[in-house]
Amino acid sequence: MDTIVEASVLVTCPARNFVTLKITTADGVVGWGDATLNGRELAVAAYLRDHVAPLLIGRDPARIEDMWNYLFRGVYWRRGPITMTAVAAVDMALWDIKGKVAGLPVYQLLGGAARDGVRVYTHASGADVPSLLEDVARAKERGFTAIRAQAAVPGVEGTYGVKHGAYYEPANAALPEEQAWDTPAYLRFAPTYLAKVREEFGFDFALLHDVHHRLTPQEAARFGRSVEDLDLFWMEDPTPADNQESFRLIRSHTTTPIATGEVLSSIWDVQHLVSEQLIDYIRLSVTHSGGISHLKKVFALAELYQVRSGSHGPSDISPIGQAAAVHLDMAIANFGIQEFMGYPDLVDEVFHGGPTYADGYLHVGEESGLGIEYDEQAAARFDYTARYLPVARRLDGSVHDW
Ligand code: EZ4
Ligand code: CO
Repeated sequence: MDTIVEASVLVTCPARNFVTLKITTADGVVGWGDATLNGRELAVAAYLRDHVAPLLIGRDPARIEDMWNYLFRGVYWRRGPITMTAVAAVDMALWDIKGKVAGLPVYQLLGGAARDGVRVYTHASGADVPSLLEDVARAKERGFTAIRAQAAVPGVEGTYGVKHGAYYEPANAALPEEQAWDTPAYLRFAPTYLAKVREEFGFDFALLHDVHHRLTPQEAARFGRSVEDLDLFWMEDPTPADNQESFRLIRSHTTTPIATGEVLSSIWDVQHLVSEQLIDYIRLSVTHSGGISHLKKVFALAELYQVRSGSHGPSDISPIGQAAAVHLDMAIANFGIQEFMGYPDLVDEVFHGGPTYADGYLHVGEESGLGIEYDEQAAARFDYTARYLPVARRLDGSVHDW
């Protein structure tokens, strides 16, 4: 039996922070796991370094399901994004090792290819409507068949979802920036620019929109109904999912498809959303939801109810986490779409390999394991830099959901 001899936690910041778990076995096999949780990176790093790494030494890297249960049930304290991201990193690294030992890409171990490629959507945004339309045109030129459109709401400084430069990077300050939010202004404005995108580019591509937890269920119902003619692929996070039941109200008023789950991390967080068919797409990510082993079960549950996957894939999930997502996307029956924001160029200096993009799809290669390697020497050049997500405040100064 091979054993784990080393588990180290690596933090780097090539344009943004990434936390990576490196597991090494006695046979010299190295597995990589993504443990990046935007704005809370060091909490996961400490959880792994201080509380998980010592438990891994001497264990059998082949026993992935047992390790998952050991780390989830064995700690007594369960669920939550910090724990589930830490467990995910271990799980991902063990799948990487299993693939490397078997000489097979991870998607083959998960059942093999259920499709030829993984359809992705990218982001288009603008500080005003003309610049949004230009960005949609650029995304179409790059071959994307699915595009998320966001524009800054006039008078609302720093509306979420809008790029400054080539990439959308919301974690932009050493302490959280405070941004204003005005729901009535958003509800008046957003349907008009989504309509302009359709007017300009037609209906032969998937148009997505992220509401980013900003509406009440009743407001979300109204919004969904007001854009029905625009044939959205989905409206994302129309309201916070802390109360799963609240999606029933939205559902009963609109046929606009609903996606949610990027801040959720376990099968129990989405149980009612899925089993009561309150949503159409589930957005848990491999990195933030206990890894490949757990997310595969979430998607299997969703398959029973014709809910499809739509995994969160921002640039604050590392290329390792993104690669793991694409392997899983390749193998499941109820894949829907995969978010793909891409990365700043500097990120390529640290992460080598990974899925390749062509004509609106991501493709995993035939390398063993996850097919991505972390360059420790390059990573050491970039020190952790404190960066927080913003906080939203309503016009009266009270805190809103970001
Ligand atoms: O704001 O990943 O759909 N994507 C998103 C993201 C999130 C960030 C938070 O870290 O909503 O851009
Ligand atoms: Co989102």
